[in-house]
Amino acid sequence: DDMLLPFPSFEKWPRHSHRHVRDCQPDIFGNATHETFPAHRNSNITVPSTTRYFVTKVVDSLDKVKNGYGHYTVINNPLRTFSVVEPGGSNGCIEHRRRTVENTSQARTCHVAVNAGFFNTHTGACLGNLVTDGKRIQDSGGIQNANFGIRKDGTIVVGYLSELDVLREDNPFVQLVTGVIWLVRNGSVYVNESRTTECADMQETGSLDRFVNVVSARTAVGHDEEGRVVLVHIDGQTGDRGVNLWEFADYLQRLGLVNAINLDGGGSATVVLNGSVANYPSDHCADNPAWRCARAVSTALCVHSL
Ligand code: NDG
Repeated sequence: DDMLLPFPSFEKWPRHSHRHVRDCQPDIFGNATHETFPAHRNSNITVPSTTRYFVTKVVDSLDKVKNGYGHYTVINNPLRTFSVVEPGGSNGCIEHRRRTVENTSQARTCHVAVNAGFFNTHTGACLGNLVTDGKRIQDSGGIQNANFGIRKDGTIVVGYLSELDVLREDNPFVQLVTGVIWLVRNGSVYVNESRTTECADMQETGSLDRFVNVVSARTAVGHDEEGRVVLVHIDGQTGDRGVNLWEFADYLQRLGLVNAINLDGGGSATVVLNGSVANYPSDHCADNPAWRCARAVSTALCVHSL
């Protein structure tokens, strides 16, 4: 009975044998590295967000030029207009629910919603740290992956967090989500550093290097120089279309993001505008593979009225 063991049993911690032991070590009390930035606040601005569409040329590692199609959303007054939401609403993670972003967006009446956290595709379990509207849902136990959050006083926090950082009571997180790969740190591409630091277990695409190097559909959350929260999505399909994380980070940096993390992507990448899907999801529909269907996923990011 592993209840009696002083340490978690090894069965609970499936690890790929080729991986160095250094990976996925929890940081409970340490000084995990992250950036902080004051969130935008301007009561004269009443529109919660603006969404733009882009088609951008991306030059790949073989000097081939391809097109990147996506959405760019800038969120004003994020402390009041931006929420991390559970799949289908309250208790979605406890119930291991999986819902389309469309469904989650309709439940909360979001102007804009995108997919957010990674999940276990077998059990539906939400992965990583999660705080929604001040409600603490779960924490990753100090396992190191890239986080994006807003604390009660309006401080945006991006990067790595010890468990103590996550649980801090004096200025608690009101929104918090975990991605995989800190793409842009303080205005610079941070992929090379984050790929050696982060835990690969959050995602199911393969090794962290494959996850970074494969082209796919991608979703990111970050902030600009004014502390506005920014959502960026690029369409694609794993191994076939879209961008790798070097290309994605480079594009985000050029868009002026100061810090940004990579969220769930591939077939999970979904953009919903006023309740309807606005991107081209990559999963084939179960009932008829000639069509593409938005995947039932885990958490979402939601822009709502003030
Ligand atoms: C997507 C992810 C995969 C993840 C799964 C569930 C990409 C390229 O969703 O890694 O395990 O979260 O982000 N693929 O398929």
